[in-house]
Amino acid sequence: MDNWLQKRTQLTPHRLALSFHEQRWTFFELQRQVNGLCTILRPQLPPAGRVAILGDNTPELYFGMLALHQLGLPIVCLNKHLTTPELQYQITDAQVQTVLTTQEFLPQLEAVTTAKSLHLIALDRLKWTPQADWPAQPTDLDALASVMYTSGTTGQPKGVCQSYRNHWTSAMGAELNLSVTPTDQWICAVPLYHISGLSIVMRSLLYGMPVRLYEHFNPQAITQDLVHGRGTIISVVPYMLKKLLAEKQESYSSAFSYMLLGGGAIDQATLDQCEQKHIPVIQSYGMTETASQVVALNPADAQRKIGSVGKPLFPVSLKIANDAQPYQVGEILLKGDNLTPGYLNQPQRMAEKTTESGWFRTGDLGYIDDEGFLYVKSRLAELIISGGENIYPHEVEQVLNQLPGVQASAVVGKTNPIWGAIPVAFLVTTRNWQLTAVQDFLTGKLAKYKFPKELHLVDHLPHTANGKLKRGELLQWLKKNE
Ligand code: S0N
Ligand code: AMP
Ligand code: MG
Ligand code: MG
Repeated sequence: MDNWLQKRTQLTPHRLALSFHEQRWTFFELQRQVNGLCTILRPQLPPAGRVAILGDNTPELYFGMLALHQLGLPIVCLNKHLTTPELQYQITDAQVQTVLTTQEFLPQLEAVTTAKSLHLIALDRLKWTPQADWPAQPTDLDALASVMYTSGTTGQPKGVCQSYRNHWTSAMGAELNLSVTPTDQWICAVPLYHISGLSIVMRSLLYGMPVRLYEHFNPQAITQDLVHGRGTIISVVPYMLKKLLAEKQESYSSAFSYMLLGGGAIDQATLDQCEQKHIPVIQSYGMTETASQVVALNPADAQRKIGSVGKPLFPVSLKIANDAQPYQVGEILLKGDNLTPGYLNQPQRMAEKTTESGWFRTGDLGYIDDEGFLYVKSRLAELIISGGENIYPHEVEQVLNQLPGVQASAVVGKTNPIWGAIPVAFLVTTRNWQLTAVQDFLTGKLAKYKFPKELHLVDHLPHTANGKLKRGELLQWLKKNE
């Protein structure tokens, strides 16, 4: 295929491609910006090594991501909340030589640079001239398009590889369900470094649809946009939906279509409130490994099937493990071209997650009703999702175990009305640790969203006979002592 931005620009040069505050770019103008940036960037990029991005959702970063694809390079996506050691691990693992960022994030990255030779490019400091032509690389569907890190139950985070075929299939599957048109405008206030955000960029190129970009989530400004008809679709995680719900005092413009909800479980009360306040919500289910949603409600069924995440999209096959009967809960299994070819440098990790007959084991539990709609129940593993960010207890426990006087630690996710879940720590310790002191100790070692928000000092932790931590018992204890 041709480069996607160039193809889109040939097809519909004068359509709106991107808006940010009062600024607007047609695809023709976007293309010229990206060409100009490519000219400046190419001589600065070393012949080997990957390029990463780090920052807020700014137009510069958006141009930078498209420039990488035009240069034939995959985008390594770094989460802006990560600390120096966390960044260092991912940068080393992905063999990153260059980071495209903005001035605000230089200090965070400069600390990494001292340990590693890393070229930092602050895009908001670069000056480039929009340019008409650039000899773009064609798109090989099986080439690596992006890498995003996710953690696991054990070990270090792993880089999920997303091919162009993954992005293509994902965008086509979403389109066949949602029928997005060029008159739609998709608000992107989810991070560009998550697949929730990057998938909107890809859809824009493939559908010829404008994106309204937010540097970060701003519920007041977004509500004003929705009231005044700037934006017809918005991707949200449950935390964002709740904030927008609380913010809504006036009717949204009749141009507004729906909120696409994903990234984590939602409670029925919030969905009911959305109905009362006339906010159409389309629930979806997906993950970094599937290049965004793989299951989604159809707009026509969204009201009737509240609580379900919908049916598998056209390119996706789905079943519940052990050929479960309708309503029988089991692990959700997936197949299809959305699915990642694997984890960077760790081919065995994908093999571990694949059944003998080639189904991807999601680690999520759910059931399918008698009409074929999926309901997600919970996770097999102990993943905590706070505001759409994943927290793996193991990762937090490893750092807590370094606290002076701590013999053992455990972290569990406690249901929380704002964040969905918050991490709660249990410590077996000879010292009288206080929550704030623990948080101080974690500063610089772990991203802040991973910090325990509650602390309990205990004499011992509950274990099974073969030494496995009984997290369920800790959760029950929390419930009892609420
Ligand atoms: C929830 C968000 C927006 C909160 O960020 P906000 O309000 O901008 O805060 P910051 O200024 O960044 O930080 C302020 C303080 O809050 C702490 N903090 C930030 N985030 C969290 C958090 N999640 N949990 C706990 N604490 C948090 C900061 O540390 C800071 O602390 P102080 O002030 O003390 O320094 C933000 O977290 C956010 O953007 N979340 C969403 C992330 C996301 O998009 N996740 C989805 C990942 N999954 C997927 O992408 C697959 C599913 C998918 O593709 C999808 C998902 C949704 C919709 C559609 C789709 C689709 O399929 O297309
Ligand atoms: P990530 O790869 O970070 O996006 O995380 C993906 C995980 O988020 C999935 O494996 C699920 O555990 C969870 N998830 C995503 N969508 C939903 C949903 N609609 N309901 C419940 N959990 C979800
Ligand atoms: Mg944030
Ligand atoms: Mg911020």
